[in-house]
Amino acid sequence: MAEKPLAADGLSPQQLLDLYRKMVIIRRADQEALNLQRQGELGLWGQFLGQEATQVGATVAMESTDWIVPSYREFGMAMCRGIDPGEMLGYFRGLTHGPWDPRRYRFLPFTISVATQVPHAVGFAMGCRLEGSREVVLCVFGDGATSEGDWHEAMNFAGVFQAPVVFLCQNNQWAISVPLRRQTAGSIAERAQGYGFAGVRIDGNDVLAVFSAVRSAADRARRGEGPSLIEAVTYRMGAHTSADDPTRYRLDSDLAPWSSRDPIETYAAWLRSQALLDEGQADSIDAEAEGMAEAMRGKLRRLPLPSPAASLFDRVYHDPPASFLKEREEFEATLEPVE
Ligand SMILES: Cc1ncc(C[n+]2csc(CCOP(=O)(O)OP(=O)(O)O)c2C)c(N)n1
Repeated sequence: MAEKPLAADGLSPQQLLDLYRKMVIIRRADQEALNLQRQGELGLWGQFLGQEATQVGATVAMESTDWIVPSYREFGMAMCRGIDPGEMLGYFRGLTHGPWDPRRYRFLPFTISVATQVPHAVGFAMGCRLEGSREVVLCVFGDGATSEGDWHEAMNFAGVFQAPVVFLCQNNQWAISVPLRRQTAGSIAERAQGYGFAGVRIDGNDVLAVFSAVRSAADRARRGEGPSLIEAVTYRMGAHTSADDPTRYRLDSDLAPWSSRDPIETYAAWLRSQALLDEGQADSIDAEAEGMAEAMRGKLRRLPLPSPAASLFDRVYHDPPASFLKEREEFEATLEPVE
């Protein structure tokens, strides 16, 4: 068992157990989604295996009124925000661009273009402040994203204008097949200093460390003390996506040290050592995860096909001109009925 504890930050036994429960459930969803992709039900899947502690710890540390601006790998965070995983899979099946209402869940759409969400998050945080709200924005990205111009511009802007934003880098050590050392000289966390705010590197496989760092950074931002950068060091245990074969560029021996630092197993061992988790509770959480996976599968298979005309025309104009409506009619006339 990894030596743990860290202060549990005043979390109750129930809350400590719930961190474990959430990690188990999102891991089960991740595995199920990969299975569904392999069965031809999804176009693509990007696993987050190994990154559960960062995703759960960070989401739980934010207030429910705060905003989360994700990249594409934060399915687990979205689940922690209460978004239905079966509905979300519609995105990976190619049925929709946006399966949830970002305002309702305070969780913005997944962003595939690397780092483009970072300036958006800063602008959003500035907007929250201009409206006089106490909301904070959690902006999430990978280590590869920190090489992008967008990332640096956003960091600079946030530092100059003291935007209420927490930057969370899930440093999973890979940008597809490019290892961290091949594109990042120096430390990601220390870059924050150059932009005039604090940066910290933490163990991203330790759910309590993540919770603690994100909660402190969010509190500072809420008090008007500006942005922070958190580099959560973790490891991408799976492939980049289901379209990738990591055995072409990564050795089994690279994975081995991280397998023994599995975020769920180490946390479970600590919970047991504190008498906060027993076999009965672990079994019932596993059963809950199984039920979630079954419901997710069922929901995905029942998702309706999108209407081609609606997906092309519905969101173009608020008040569509007559010529546009005519074009739609002509397009609809060309469609053959779906069996
Ligand atoms: C602007 C842009 N450039 C390139 C790509 C292709 N691409 C997709 S994911 C990825 C790597 C991103 O790595 P990282 O930021 O570390 O996130 P991770 O996938 O490890 O979570 C790249 C280069 C892209 N989606 N967007």
